[in-house]
Amino acid sequence: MKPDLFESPDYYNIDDLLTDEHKLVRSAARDWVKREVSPIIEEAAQKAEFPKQIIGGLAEIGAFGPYIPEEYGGAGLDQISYGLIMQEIERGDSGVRSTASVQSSLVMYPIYKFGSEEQRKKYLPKLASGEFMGCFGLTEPDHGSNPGGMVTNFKDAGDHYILNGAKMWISNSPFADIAVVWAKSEEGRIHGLIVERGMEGFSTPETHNKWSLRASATGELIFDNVKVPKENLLPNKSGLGAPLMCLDSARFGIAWGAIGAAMDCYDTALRYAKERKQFGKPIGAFQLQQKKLAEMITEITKAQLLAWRLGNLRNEGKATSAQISMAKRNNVDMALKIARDARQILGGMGITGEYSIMRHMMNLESVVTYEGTHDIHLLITGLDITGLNAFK
Ligand code: TGC
Ligand code: FAD
Repeated sequence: MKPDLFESPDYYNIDDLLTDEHKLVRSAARDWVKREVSPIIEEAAQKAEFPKQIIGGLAEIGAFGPYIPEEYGGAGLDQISYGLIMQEIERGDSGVRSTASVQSSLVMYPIYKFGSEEQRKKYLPKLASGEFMGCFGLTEPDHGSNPGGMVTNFKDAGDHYILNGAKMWISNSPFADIAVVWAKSEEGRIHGLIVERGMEGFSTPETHNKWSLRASATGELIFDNVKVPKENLLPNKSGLGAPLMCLDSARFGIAWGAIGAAMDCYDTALRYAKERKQFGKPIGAFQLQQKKLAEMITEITKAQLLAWRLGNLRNEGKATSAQISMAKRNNVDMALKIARDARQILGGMGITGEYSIMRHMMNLESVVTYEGTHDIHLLITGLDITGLNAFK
């Protein structure tokens, strides 16, 4: 792969809206991605292997629990810092950002928000340092967009629960030490349970043959009469709203992360367009290529402003789930379109692993589907503005 020459676009001086702390956090993440991710990521994706050696570095830049309080090992940062870290990591690779999103928003967040004090102390510091890795089991073979229909269930068996069922498409599952699993009680109410690797009847087969997110490990979670201690149930919230609150946090991170992937594609295409000559001049001098590049920077700038405003609303505790849906949907779609146009600007070179664009493009095909598909987020906006529910 070519050396990482990335220069971050900031067409509307959005840096002026950031604090010194935001810029420090971002620059630590940016430098780390250039140093530790860019040199190894293409090979990891080609081999379809999650590069486990970067776990320690992710923890050091605060990517595991950026907004979790320091007393539990988190970085105690605000939502914009969290977003900027996700942006920089996804600038490197969406699969690496997936690992960080899952650990922070889908494992640490529910334990922090819905867990007991004992659960927080037992798991959060180890998750923040990367000593423990986690995964989040919501999706099932027959229940993806409609998680409320899940059939994974647990029964009271005296001093423990018995958990049965299966989850699929679970990021980090093949190597996770713990899984936050959503399952129905005998009363049909959804609860979160912490399932630990090694519990009898619990297995995590890997999903192979993905053309997308190849540097992220994906797998299943199978529960065959797993005995889960009662103290592993998250006590402080039940119902579908609990996992959906986790998704709000992860979707917010994705809205920022997608900007990173888009920026990398734009920056690569801009540089290439200025260097590559055809018909005696740089291809960037042709109007057709300028149109693509000009539209890219316009869309990136709009997405940056959307994310920044959403970050402030999250900091103030005012962001609605529907606002988060709009940003996730818009920004991922923007990134996917930019990746496709950027790939064309590179001509044949665009399909090779010499450049990051094709990898981003393939990764984004997962990002547009997971954490709520493009369609589902549109319907969430539709419901919000009309008051009419297309899901029921
Ligand atoms: P609905 O009846 O609307 O709601 C059920 C209950 O939940 C409440 N609620 C929320 N609470 C908190 N935050 C939110 N965002 C909430 N949205 C809804 C709601 O008020 C209600 O509460 P109550 O007390 O009345 O029971 O639910 P529904 O069954 O109609 O479904 C709604 C829908 C379709 C929007 C939702 O289920 C959905 O978002 N579907 C998409 C599924 C999804 O996003 N799955 C993601 C799996 S995890 C993943 O993909 C990780 S990838 C990670 C990576 O690698 O980065
Ligand atoms: P379906 O729900 O079957 O949808 C298929 C199509 O139908 C989509 O186009 C969808 O938009 C459309 N559709 C569905 N319902 C409607 C409707 N009401 N109106 C209009 N169109 C509709 N899940 C986890 O729990 N944890 C994870 O860590 C995780 N990681 C993932 C990693 C990867 C790489 C991938 C690909 C997925 C991951 N997922 C994870 C699962 C992901 O959240 C689901 O794939 C996603 O929610 C969609 O579910 P589905 O694949 O079952 O598609």
